[in-house]
Amino acid sequence: MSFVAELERHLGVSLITDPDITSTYSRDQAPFASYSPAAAVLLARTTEEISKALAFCSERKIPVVTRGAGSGLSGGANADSKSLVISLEKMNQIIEIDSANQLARVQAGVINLDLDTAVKEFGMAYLPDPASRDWSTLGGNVATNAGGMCCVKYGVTSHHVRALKVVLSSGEVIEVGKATKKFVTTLDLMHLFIGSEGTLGLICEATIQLARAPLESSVMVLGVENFAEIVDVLTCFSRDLDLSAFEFFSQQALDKVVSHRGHTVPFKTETAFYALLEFEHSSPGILDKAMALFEHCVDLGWVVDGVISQSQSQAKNLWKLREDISETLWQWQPYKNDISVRISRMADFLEDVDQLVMEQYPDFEVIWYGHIGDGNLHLNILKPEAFSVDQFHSKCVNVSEEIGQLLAKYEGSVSAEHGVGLLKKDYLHYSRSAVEMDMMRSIKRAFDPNYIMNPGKLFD
Ligand code: S2G
Ligand code: ZN
Repeated sequence: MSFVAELERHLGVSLITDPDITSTYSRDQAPFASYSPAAAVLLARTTEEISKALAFCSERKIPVVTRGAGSGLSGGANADSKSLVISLEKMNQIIEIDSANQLARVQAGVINLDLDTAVKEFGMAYLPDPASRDWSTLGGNVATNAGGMCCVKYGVTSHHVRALKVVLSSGEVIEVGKATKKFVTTLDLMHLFIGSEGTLGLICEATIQLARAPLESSVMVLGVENFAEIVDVLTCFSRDLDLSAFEFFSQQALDKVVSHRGHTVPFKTETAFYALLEFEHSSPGILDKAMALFEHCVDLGWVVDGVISQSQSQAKNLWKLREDISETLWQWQPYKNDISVRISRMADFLEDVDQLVMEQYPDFEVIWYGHIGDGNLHLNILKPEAFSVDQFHSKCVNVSEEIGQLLAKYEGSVSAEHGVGLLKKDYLHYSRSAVEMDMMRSIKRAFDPNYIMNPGKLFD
């Protein structure tokens, strides 16, 4: 607490120091990730204020944790009693919307969905759609390179960022990237900050790439018995349709959502898995093409049953079967793995993981869902009633080691879209080489020589 009074005088503002309040700014949504109430919280209002605060903290080697909305799932925004948390919640202005160039300049605290809503009137959209989009900030989305449901067509956050204003730990303010699409001028520093989870600098503004608003679309949910055949269905549909999304979820996931959210099943037949796909009405006859593909997949025995939305409200209801899974599972304090493997290897990988869990953790209920179109699987292990949180967590840590070894075998990633933060740090070596890690440490030293920016996260 000693630095607090001096920093308040230095900035001319009051900091939040009440632990009951600072504790709510000291963690994100990650289950099982450690944290303790930060020494103080600065509700930053300007870049200049952030610059002064970082220079102050750098001189005194005070750890700084940047916070958007705290929607992260890996503990990347978790703080401790020595830290200053700098919250961007007050820096939430859309500075400029440039329709001619399909760009927006925003402060980091702007909520993802607020930008999308604001640009709709110009016939544009902000496309990256993480599940948390109605409350996560664009600064946080950029810092974690957030994914979402439509990445199969529109890519992840990094594909929609043109430039960033970043405050370095020295207090220097830099603008990396450019509003122009082309500016080949040596190293691309901007992409270093995207996904760096606040470890290289503090993102306070972004120039965001917008797009033409998507056309009206249809949603199909298809019942599939065999996971490998979901991949066949994906290959078949994506060859002929420009899919906006290709998601999947298991029967267990559907059971939870139907019984706890009151949604209705998409059709009577129960199948082991369900594929949810979406496509825009980009040409006449596209619905006939989709139906022909559906029949083809049925003829081949890949699809057992299916439904196609007949209205936008039905499309929304079908999406809820997938979108509501994550929130529904929270009551079982799930241990989450967010992994990615090449689509052609997914079926074998999933089989190996199922085998592993069945043999070694028979008490565990495993719920599979995710973004198959991106090769991204979400494996949620539900805490059995009989287990205490600590017992369950210590068992799950072993599962993650074994899943990490499988990912190394399948050349997959221990984190697909939820970032590394605290929770995935110990498994990073299954997906990144020792040489890469050394290079990352050199880059970290160059940007943050006093190691104040989100220390202990991602890598040491
Ligand atoms: C999803 C949402 C976050 C979670 O539903 O695709 O990324 O809880 C997830 O896994
Ligand atoms: Zn996801």
